[in-house]
Formats: sequence, C-alpha cells, structure tokens
Amino acid sequence: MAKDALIIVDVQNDFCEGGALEVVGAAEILAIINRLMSKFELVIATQDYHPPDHCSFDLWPPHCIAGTEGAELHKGIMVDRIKHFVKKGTLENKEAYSGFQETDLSSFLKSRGVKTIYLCGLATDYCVKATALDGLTEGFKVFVILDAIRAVSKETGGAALKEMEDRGVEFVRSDSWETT
Ligand code: VGL
Ligand code: ZN
Repeated sequence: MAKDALIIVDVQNDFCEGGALEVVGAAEILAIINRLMSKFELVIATQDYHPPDHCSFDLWPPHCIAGTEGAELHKGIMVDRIKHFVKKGTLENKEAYSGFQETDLSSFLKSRGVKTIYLCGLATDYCVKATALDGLTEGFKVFVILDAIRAVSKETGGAALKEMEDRGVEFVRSDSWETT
C-alpha cells in the first residue's frame, strides 16, 4: 500500500520564540505537530542549515547556522518519532527554501513508496510553500495542514496559500484525523 508521509518543515529554534528569525505563533503548532506525528508511520523533518556566510543573510538576519543551537529542532518536538532528517540551504551561494532542493528527500520518499505528503511547520510563505510546490513537481500529492503552519507575515502568508491552491496543493486541518 502506498504510504503517506508527514514532513515537518523547519521547526527550528531560530524560527521559534526568541530565535534569530522568529515566526509569530510558532509555539502554538508544537503540540499539534506532536499529535500529528502519531498518525503517520513515516515522519521526516527538514532543517534550514546554513554556512556562517550564507547568501540569504543579505535578506534575512543570520539564522540556522549549521552546528548552532538555532539550527536544532525545537525541543518541544518529539524527535524520537522522526525517521529522517533533511538539511537544506547548506551551500554558501545558493538559497534553498525547498526541502527538495539538492537533498535526498524525493528519492527517500519514492524508495519507500510514498505517494502523498502532508506538510506542517515554518514558514508558510517561504519554506512550506517552496516544499509544497516542489512536491507537486516531483509528482507527489501534497496536503498542507492549515492549523499546523505559521507565516512570517500575514500578507505573504495569505498570498502563499493562494499560490499553493492555484497550483494544486490541497488543505486539511489536523482534526481531520480525529476519530469520533
Ligand atoms: C525560511 C526564511 C529564511 C523558512 C528559511 O524556513 O521558511 N525563511 N530561511
Ligand atoms: Zn534560511
């Protein structure tokens, strides 16, 4: 049977409260993500993982520098359940918002018979969006879990949802797994 996978996008200290590039409301999705993990046999996490002079630091404050605390997953996430970690944005001169960009994510999923991916995490307007759109390009059916994502800004977050919808991403909420 084709498997589904849950992909937790960039729930790292630097994107959470007190981090270098804090996403408002990030703390609210931690418990939701932990509950979601129990619904999936296969859970994967991506990490933004930049060298100290990464090109994106022209645009963003330095964040998620490889080997630092800021690049680690938030301790509120139950990491024991995560089967595979994907590090991205590791090249100094290349931005990589998508978890599929120059990583083994697509081949890892395909080798395990995954056809459908469910995305949660940070941030809606950048890495969640880019990962969702690349997921479609890679041939996966892509769901974004609406109450388990947060955006850098309301405007770009809203635009990102619209763009994802137009491209064929589908949306669910975490309570759709609850049994009555
Ligand atoms: C991200 C900005 C810069 C993200 C990563 O994970 O959405 N945003 N690097
Ligand atoms: Zn980054």
